[in-house]
Amino acid sequence: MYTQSIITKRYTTDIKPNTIKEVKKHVNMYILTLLFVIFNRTQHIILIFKITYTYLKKQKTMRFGRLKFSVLTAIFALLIAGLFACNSKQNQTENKLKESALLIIDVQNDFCPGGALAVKEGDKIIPAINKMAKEFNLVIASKDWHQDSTVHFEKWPVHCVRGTKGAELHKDIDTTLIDKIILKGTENSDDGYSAFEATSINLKDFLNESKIKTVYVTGLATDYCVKRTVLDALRYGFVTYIVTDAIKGVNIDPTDSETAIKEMTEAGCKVISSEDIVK
Ligand code: VGL
Ligand code: ZN
Repeated sequence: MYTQSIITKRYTTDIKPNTIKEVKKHVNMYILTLLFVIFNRTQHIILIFKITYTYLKKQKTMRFGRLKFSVLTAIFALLIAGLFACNSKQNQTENKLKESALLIIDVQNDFCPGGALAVKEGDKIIPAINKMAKEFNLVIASKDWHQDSTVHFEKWPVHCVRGTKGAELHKDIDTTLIDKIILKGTENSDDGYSAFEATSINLKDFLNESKIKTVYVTGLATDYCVKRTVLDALRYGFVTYIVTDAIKGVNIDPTDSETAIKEMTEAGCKVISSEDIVK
């Protein structure tokens, strides 16, 4: 009789008091599991393990049928807990990125190998950028967008002249993931290093209107436009990250990128790798 599963038993009319007790125990187990998964943290999962183990130990004297049911209950509880744990981790990432924007700075042909102001291996950061762009609700790409003649070209070789091939985004950047392209360095009297100096939009207002609290900065070049964008973002109160494998420097002096990163972190910027955001 008792070797029969409780599942089928509890739906029969002649439920014995003992059986009700057993069912109650199992229901308690489910409630406990549910409570833990709601607040789920690793230590809660471990606790579920411990409770399950103690519970099973107490059932030692039980006959095989019920023990099997208990084992099934335990496995079920753990599966549910695991499922919730995965879900909640995903939700945490999604929620975290909900108020975040990805900034892609100047990944244009002229800053990539073969370009007028090429950053060594500048194109190597593109896969990490594309991978991250898929995770963000708001992706903004800036373009250095100079006139033929500007004070800027007294300091730099001619590059990113609006309308030229060199000013186009690198072909490997997945533009379908970009929500907004912004233009900077557009005047003949400015350098326009920072994306916050864009003239096609007021980036600070746009981010605030979009309820963005955090920006992740990627692109070229670490020691110029990335750095100046990061310092402005911090100044305007955004929580700011640089993504180490998604930025590259010009390095006129070989230590320039290193120095720039130090300057950014000292100003309050956080350092992260794309692996930390997208597995
Ligand atoms: C940049 C030098 C000149 C940059 C732009 O995008 O970092 N660097 N113009
Ligand atoms: Zn420029």
